[in-house]
Amino acid sequence: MIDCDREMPATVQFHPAPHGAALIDPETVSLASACPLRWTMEDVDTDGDEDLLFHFKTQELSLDENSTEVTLEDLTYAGTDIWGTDTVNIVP
Ligand SMILES: [Ca+2]
Repeated sequence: MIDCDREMPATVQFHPAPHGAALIDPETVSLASACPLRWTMEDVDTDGDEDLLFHFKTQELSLDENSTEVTLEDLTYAGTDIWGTDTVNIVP
């Protein structure tokens, strides 16, 4: 069961340049159909490149105990669709 009172962080990282997290329009981001509660630009993995770190309310994610993948979708400021999928492990 997903803990509905928790927040789930998700980081957007782009390697290599010229694509960078700064090109992403944070207002267009969704993860498993949920909009982020807030976001910050920070170097999450300390590689010298700024990353976008989003926080989502787990209650709003379209995930259940059988979910194995999650997709993050967004647009760049230029209007280009970008998405990425990663595996998830739902722990009861
Ligand atoms: Ca980084």
